[in-house]
Amino acid sequence: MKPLKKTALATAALLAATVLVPGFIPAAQAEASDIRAGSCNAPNFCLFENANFNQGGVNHWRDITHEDDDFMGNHWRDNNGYLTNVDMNDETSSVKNRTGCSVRLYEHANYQGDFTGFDNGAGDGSLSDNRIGNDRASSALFFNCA
Ligand SMILES: [Ca+2]
Ligand SMILES: [Ca+2]
Ligand SMILES: [Ca+2]
Repeated sequence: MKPLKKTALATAALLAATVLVPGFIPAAQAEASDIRAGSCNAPNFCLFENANFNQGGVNHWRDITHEDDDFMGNHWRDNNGYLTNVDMNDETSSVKNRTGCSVRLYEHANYQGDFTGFDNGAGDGSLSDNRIGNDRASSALFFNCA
């Protein structure tokens, strides 16, 4: 009977922990709203591998909340929110800015080369007509945060 008792206690403890931490949300669930192609919630800067915020394309996306001096080694997330093995450097085709900051995307790492700025609240479904260009972004600078 002892093992059964232990299991029951463990279950009770787990339930108690879940109830006692109201802010507790599993990571996968917390990101569920971001998995739909085109979605972007504050305080994220949302990068999409394909034009039109991935709508009608492969849903590879990544949300960042702080500036990033080198996208190399950052991987896209997939339609289920899981990290893929696809590196996001030089692949961004559309973005949305919900950071409360202005954000500049730069052509090279360490905020070098051509850049395009995006005001808070802005979205751009195609970077091909911007100075940064399609499939070139390698770093993101945050500034003028509210
Ligand atoms: Ca792309
Ligand atoms: Ca554009
Ligand atoms: Ca680049």
